[in-house]
Amino acid sequence: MNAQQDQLPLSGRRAVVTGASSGIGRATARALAAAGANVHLVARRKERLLELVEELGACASCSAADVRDAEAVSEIFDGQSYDLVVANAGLGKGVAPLHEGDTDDWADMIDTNVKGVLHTARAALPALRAAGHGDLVLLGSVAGRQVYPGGNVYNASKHAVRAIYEALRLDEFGSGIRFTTVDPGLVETEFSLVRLGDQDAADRVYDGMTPLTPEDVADAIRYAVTRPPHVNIGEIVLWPTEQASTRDVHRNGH
Ligand code: NDP
Ligand code: 8X3
Repeated sequence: MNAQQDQLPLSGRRAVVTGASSGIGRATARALAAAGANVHLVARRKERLLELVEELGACASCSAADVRDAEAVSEIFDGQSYDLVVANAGLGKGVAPLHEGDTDDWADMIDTNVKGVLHTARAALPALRAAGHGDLVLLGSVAGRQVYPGGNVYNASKHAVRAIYEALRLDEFGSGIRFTTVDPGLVETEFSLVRLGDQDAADRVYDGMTPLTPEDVADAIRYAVTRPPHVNIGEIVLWPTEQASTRDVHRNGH
């Protein structure tokens, strides 16, 4: 992308990316930093964050924090003037039908994907409101638009992200803040390993098809947050070309 296309430059902007230790969050942190933003990285695995801080240099810093912990998230934003927040931390756990679901997995998904996003938005909004501008990007999913067998609670959590995005638009109407939900289909990251707990099973999710890369999603986020201030890209749905719906994936030419 050249500077003319980036109509709201990222240089001078102060960003927070949650879930920056892997996948989409890590790619987004790299993309924002490469375009000139100062990026604060958040996730639980501190050693991964420190590696990324070292890679990105002076424009990066980090906090090891769990987004399920409201107080820990508040502390990250206390007294800071961030104007770009990507609430990306999230996970799937299991693909069991509802009646066989593990309630600990449910709590993990709901506490991270729903309450974690709420904690992040609540903590971020005072600074964004005070600035009178800024971006809050939420990582939803096509799973927040279409359900699929075994998706039950993960689907519910991502439908909740979409409801939170819509609620924020209404509650913050007139504040100058832009809200974006980014809803990808299959992206090859650590997501399936975390969800299925087995690398072979995780690899089969992407077998015989070309999934999105984390960089594809980061590029969409970078596009949204660099539009001119009067333009709010509200909803971005990205599918792999070989995925027609959450249930239809073209594999090995079939
Ligand atoms: P990854 O597993 O690669 O990355 C998930 C990130 O979230 C990690 O950095 C992880 O860090 C962080 N995270 C998880 N739980 C917590 C927590 N409690 N507190 C802080 N950070 C946490 O997966 P993706 O990059 O694919 O996932 C990113 C987002 O994109 C998620 O919200 C996911 O639902 C969504 N998504 C993914 C798709 C896919 O196909 N991969 C498609 C659509 C949406 P750590 O473990 O160090 O805390
Ligand atoms: C992750 C993508 O299709 O596995 O949100 O739900 S999917």
